[in-house]
Amino acid sequence: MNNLVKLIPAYCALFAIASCGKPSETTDVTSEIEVSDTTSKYLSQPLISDHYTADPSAHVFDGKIYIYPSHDVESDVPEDDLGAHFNMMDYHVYSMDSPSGAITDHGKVLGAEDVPWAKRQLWAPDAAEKDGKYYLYFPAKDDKDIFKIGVAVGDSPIGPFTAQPEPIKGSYSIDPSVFEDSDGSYYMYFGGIWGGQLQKYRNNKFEDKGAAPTDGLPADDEPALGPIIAKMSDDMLQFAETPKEIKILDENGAPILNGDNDRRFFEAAWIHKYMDKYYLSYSTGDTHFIAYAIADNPYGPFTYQGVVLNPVEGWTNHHSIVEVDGNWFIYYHDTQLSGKTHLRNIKVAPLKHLEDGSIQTINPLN
Ligand code: FUB
Repeated sequence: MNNLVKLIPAYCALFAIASCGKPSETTDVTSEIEVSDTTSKYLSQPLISDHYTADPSAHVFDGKIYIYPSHDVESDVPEDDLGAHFNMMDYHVYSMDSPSGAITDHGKVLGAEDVPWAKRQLWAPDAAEKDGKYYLYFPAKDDKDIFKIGVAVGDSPIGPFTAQPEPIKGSYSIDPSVFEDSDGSYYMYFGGIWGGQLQKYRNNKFEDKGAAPTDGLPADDEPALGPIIAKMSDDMLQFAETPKEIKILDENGAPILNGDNDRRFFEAAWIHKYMDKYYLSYSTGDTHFIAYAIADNPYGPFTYQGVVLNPVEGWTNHHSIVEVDGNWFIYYHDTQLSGKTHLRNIKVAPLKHLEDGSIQTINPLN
């Protein structure tokens, strides 16, 4: 915990948009938690405060909001530039009736012990629904310490989920997010550099060029690596095509360069569709912005537009964007409760598309 903490009741709406987190599986219990007494500096308050959560992927299924985040935990693994200290081992699912309402923790829905091929580091997940089945997509490291992406299937948005015995064929790296297009096609976007290992691949082939986080990245004056897209198979369990790299261009149609740290892709790709345009938002990682780029189709090329969310407290920035009853929201995280990079807490705030289609930049701090 940071220095400026005091005990206050958890069940207190400090901001119209944010509900304070409540303990697991209950909807009306007041608990005592430690929170910062500098709450007023934040745009929103933590949604969950009895454990740590991050990388929230939010969806509306059957009129209810479901959130699929990472479950951050303390561990003995020392911090490094490859994110070894993000040593998460399971997932919980949460739901909310509205973004300003109470949040329910539906408990653990999948653990590393339930996934035959996964050894550690269950990082940012996502979920999708198709024909009454629910699919939880997640990255994890295998026994060779290589990230792959797995899928677990359930009959309900809150699980239980049963993992497929093998990772998705041809999958690699981290941060899967699965987008359902208006025509009923589903696409997975994935990838993340440094600890996310994307820089170790070219044309979907592993080419290890060294252990440092930047080994394998293009030179600063070369095009940056983009996130990867693949259409999903009808059964949602495999890729239906060879994954392709997405291009992100600047306002002149030139590729964003690897040295352009404030605009280049790092991790946390998310797609939403607004006014028939595809909005790719992503974290610029070591410069901590959530940036966005627009395209006319799911594959791009995407043209860089600006910043959705300015840097939050903590090293990582990772979000999702969801429409709820005609209004748009961003789910994101920061480290308000712990002050520690790897112990994060999820939040929500309104997101506004302006008349010209641009997104009004959100400041996570007041
Ligand atoms: O939570 C672990 C990793 O941190 C995620 O996969 C990244 O997007 C970053 O948020």
